[in-house]
Formats: sequence, structure tokens, C-alpha cells
Amino acid sequence: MKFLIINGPNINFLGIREPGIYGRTTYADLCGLLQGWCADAGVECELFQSNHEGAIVDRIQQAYFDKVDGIVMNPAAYTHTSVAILDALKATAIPTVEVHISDVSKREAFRQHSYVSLAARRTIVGHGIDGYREGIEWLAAELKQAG
Ligand code: CA2
Repeated sequence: MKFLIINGPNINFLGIREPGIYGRTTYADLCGLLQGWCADAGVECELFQSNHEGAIVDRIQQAYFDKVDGIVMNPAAYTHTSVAILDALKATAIPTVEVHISDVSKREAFRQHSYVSLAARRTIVGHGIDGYREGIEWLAAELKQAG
């Protein structure tokens, strides 16, 4: 089974600024953790981070041709704005889990709407970096059960 883990804009700044909201784990640390969690769940993984909406759309489309089984994604600010990312997820129909480090439901009003949620099988918010582990484990179990 093959997963693509996508992180959106500014996630590469994790651990550098705003540790009160996003913690002290750096993006490099996160990449190591993601690889370990995928290995533990018995899935191959590819990591992708971009600050560009179109690059994320392109990567989701590529995942369709690469026969990726699942996507775990923190779309970051594009969560709240991107119909293009929503459409790419719908077009490819790759099972997707949406993850947010912070609890977006308790933050500014503009963070409380997610386009990506309309295509995601599950949305995990406010569990910090551990939310990615939950997403990977949940999606791996779900897809194994589906056969
Ligand atoms: O809680 C999350 O994971 C978010 O997806 C993070 C996004 C934010 O726009 C979403 O509303 C919620 C922000 C990504 C990281 O931004 C940073 C900003 C300053 C310092 C470090 C990271």
C-alpha cells in the first residue's frame, strides 16, 4: 500500500515560529516521524510539501497515475480557500484524511470552513503532530479492511 503525505504552505516553517500554536517539531523532524509511522503501519510513503496551490493540484493528479492508495494531507491555509484542491481530490477519488495540527474550530472564523473536508473521509484537528500518526493508522486500517 502506498500513501502520499501532503503538507501545504508554511508547514516548512514548523518549529521556527509560533511554537505556542504549532509546537516545536520542525518540518525535518516531522518528515522523520511520518516515515516511521508509515513504516509501522506497513505502508510505503512519499512526502510532499509545497507553498503553491497549483503544485499541490499537480501532485494530487500525479498520485492518480502513480496508483497511490491514500493521501494524508494538511492543506494548511489552502484548506479554507481552495476549490481547486477540493476538485483535484474529487477528480482522483483517492481516499484522503485531512489533518490539522491546531484546533481550527476554536480559532478565527475564517479557519472554521474547510473545502478539503468535503472530499476527506476523515478530518483530524487539534491533536498536534500526533494527528498525522492517527490519520496514517486510521487510513491504513480502513483500506486494509476494504481489501
Ligand atoms: O492547524 C493546522 O495544521 C493548519 O492547517 C496550519 C496552517 C493554518 O493556515 C491552518 O488554518 C491550520 C498554517 C501552517 C503553518 O503555518 C505556520 C505559521 C507560522 C509558523 C509556523 C508555521
